[in-house]
Amino acid sequence: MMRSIVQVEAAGDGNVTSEDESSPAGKQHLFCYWWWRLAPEFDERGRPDRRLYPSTVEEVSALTPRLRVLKEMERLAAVAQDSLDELRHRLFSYRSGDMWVPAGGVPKEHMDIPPVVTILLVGPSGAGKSSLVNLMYSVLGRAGLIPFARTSPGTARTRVLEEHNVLRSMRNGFCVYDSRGFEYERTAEGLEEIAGWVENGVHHLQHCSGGRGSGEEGIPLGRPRYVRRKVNCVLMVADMAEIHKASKAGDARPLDAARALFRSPSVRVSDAASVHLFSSSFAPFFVEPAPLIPLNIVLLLPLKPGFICSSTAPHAGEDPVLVLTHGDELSAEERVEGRLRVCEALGVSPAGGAYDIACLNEQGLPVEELDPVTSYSLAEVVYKALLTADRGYTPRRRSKEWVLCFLSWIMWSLSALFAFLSYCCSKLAQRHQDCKLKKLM
Ligand SMILES: Nc1nc2c(ncn2[C@@H]2O[C@H](COP(=O)(O)OP(=O)(O)OP(=O)(O)O)[C@@H](O)[C@H]2O)c(=O)[nH]1
Ligand SMILES: [Mg+2]
Repeated sequence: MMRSIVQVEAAGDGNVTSEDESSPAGKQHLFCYWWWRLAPEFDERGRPDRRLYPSTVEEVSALTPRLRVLKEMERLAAVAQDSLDELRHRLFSYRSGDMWVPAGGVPKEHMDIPPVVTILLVGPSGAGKSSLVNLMYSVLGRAGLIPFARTSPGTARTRVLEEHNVLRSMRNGFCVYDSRGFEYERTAEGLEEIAGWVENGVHHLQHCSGGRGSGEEGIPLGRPRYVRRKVNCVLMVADMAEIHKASKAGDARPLDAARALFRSPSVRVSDAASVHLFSSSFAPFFVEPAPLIPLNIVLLLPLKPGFICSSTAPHAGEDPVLVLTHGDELSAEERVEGRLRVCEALGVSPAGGAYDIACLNEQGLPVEELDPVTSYSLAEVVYKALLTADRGYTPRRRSKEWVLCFLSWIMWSLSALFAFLSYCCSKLAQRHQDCKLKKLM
């Protein structure tokens, strides 16, 4: 296993200078790991090439995706030390809907904001979802190295959906759901299961099969039912080392599975939820009569009550937040290359569209505050997930709208019934006319 770690002295802005070596701030950063500074764009003391700090528009536009990734890592290094506590504080004081921005003239009290925002972790088996949950406990909940979620390949796989309060706080505004990953041979079934979670919501200890068929085995008899939560944001975890190595060896399955999951409409929460709301609103009315009515009659009917569109019309859902794990198993070059490969395949920006978070350090132990860049990236991931969740709320239906909706359904059913009766009558009349004509002839 090749680990890519470089120890340099750095100031808060991420640059190494001769004064830094003697300053207390510089000493404080003595054991930080700046793996990307092994790249040729940095000198032997970790000082960046001036191409990373463009000063003209031409230089900015000449930044290659690779340079953008290195620049992004420098940004994280620059803010990690000073901003981690602030970000952690924001997450502690976060309440659902805090980052919601008014739009469309709907006041906040009319938005469908859940009491607790739910972030669902998805990805192939062994990608590192449970390890990421443990890292969240360690960094955000200051739980040290206590493993809250079971991690290990083979036997200790996640078996049920687990709700985690990673802040370990009684007033938390969000929770994280760990799920069971799917095998590459069962990607389609795995995606179907994930779509079900996003559509129908999730609850603690819900059975998950990793695409092997489902059931409600997660709730032992005699226990109270846990609260079902609507998924507000999907966080996709992918094993970058596995994808990179497999792609180099000509095996496209891990990359294809990651692409299929990331591009799947079911992980775009707003889309999935609104489509589900729409279909569930109409389900009882389409069960029996719809297949009986000929198409020409259906076309004459009002397609759907107009006002329903305003509250449930699907809109462009947000991409899942992407976390790439196992980067520590690659050399610095491979790590940048792997990230570029994954981001290109998924169609996201290699700089801002993905986070490279290794859950283990070079000793094979879970990373914690020792590595500020990883810790800060993790906090930023959670913050971004909450931001995504807060952007996805739809207006709540008011009682007046429910009544209107109900009346509209009744009108729709009546018009369907009368259209059907008129169709039958016209058929009978036609037949009667034909008989009369035959008799006359
Ligand atoms: N080197 C390295 N190992 C990791 C990293 N993340 C997770 N692992 C290891 O990968 C293995 C699988 O990790 P898990 O967290 O159990 O994976 P999972 O996605 O929860 O897997 P399922 O529960 O089966 O879906 C464990 O042995 C972890 O210690 C990482 O960033 N770097
Ligand atoms: Mg797991």
